[in-house]
Amino acid sequence: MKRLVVETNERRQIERLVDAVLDEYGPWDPVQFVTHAKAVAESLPLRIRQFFRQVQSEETDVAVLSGLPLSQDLEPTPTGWDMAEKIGAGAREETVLMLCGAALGEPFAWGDQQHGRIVHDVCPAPGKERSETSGSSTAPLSLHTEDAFHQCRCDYVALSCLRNPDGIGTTVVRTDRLDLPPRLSEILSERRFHHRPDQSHIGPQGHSSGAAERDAILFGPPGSRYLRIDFDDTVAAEEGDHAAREAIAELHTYVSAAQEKVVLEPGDAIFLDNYRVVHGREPFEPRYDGTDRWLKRVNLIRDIRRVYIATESRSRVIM
Ligand SMILES: O=C(O)CCC(=O)C(=O)O
Ligand SMILES: [Fe+2]
Repeated sequence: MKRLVVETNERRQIERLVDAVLDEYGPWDPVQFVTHAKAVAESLPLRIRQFFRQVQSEETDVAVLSGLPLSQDLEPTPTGWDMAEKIGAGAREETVLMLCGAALGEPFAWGDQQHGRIVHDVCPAPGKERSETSGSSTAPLSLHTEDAFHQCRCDYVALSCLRNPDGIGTTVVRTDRLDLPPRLSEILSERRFHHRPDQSHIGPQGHSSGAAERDAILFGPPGSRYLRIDFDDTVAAEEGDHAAREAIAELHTYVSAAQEKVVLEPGDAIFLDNYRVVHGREPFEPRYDGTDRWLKRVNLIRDIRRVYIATESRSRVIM
C-alpha cells in the first residue's frame, strides 16, 4: 500500500491543467478527450507521475492519492449514474480522475455499463439498493475483482471520492496478505471455473463471454499471485466438481479474514491493482437528499491494444 499527499502548489497546478482541458476540449466529453489524456497527463506534477511509475513497476497493490482538487460548487450527489450523466455532474472531478488515471494506464469502457461512459459515477440509486451493481447501498457490494468475467478486464480500477460523509469503507483484500494452504492454491490454479458476467453487464445487450471459457482463479508468478474472482459469479465449471465448489467457499473464508477497510475522503483517489486486490464496499443507508456518498470510477488497462483486439477497432469501448 502506497500513499502520496498532493501539496497545495501541486493542487493548483492540477486545477490549472483542468481549466486548460475544459477550455481547449470543452464542452466536456470524455469520449473525445480520452485519446488526448495520456499526453496531457504529462503536465501533471512530477511527483504524481513518478508515483505512478513506481506503482506500475513495483506492482503496488493499493495506491492512494490524497488532496486532489474538488470544486467549491460541487453539485448535490445525483440519484444514480443516469442522473449524473444527464446533468454532467462533477465534470471537473471527472477530468482530474481521467488525467491521474492516464498517468497510470489507458482509460477504457464497456458498452453495456453506464451507456459506455469512460468515467462512471458510483452513487446510490433508488431501486438498486440491493443490486450487485455500484448503485447499491443497503446490501454490501460483495468481494470481486473488476469485470472478472472478461479476458480484457482492467489492470487497475481507479475510484475518486467526491463525498463520503458517513465514512463508508471500500473493502480491499490484498493477495499478498493471503496465506492459502498449498492444496487449496493447487485447485484454485486449475482451469476448473467459469467466470460469469455480473449484474452490471447483464442488460438487454449484456456480455456472455467468459461464461463458457474455463479458467483458473489463481495464477501468475509464485510469491505474488494474481486473482480472478467474483464471489457472486465465479462457479465450478462442472456441476459435479464438489472440490472446485468447496475451494471457492474456502477461498471466501480466507479472503474475508484478510479484509481491510479504506475509507475514502473527498479529494482521495484509490488505484486498485485488479490482479492483486479483491475489493467491495460496506453497506449503508442512502438518503437521496444530495448528500450521499459519491465516487467517480475509471477502468485502466496497461496496453490499449488489448482493447483494440477485443473491439476489432480503435474503439476504447468494449461492446
Ligand atoms: O463503492 C466502492 O467503494 C467500490 C465500488 C466498486 O467496487 C466499484 O465501483 O467497482
Ligand atoms: Fe468494483
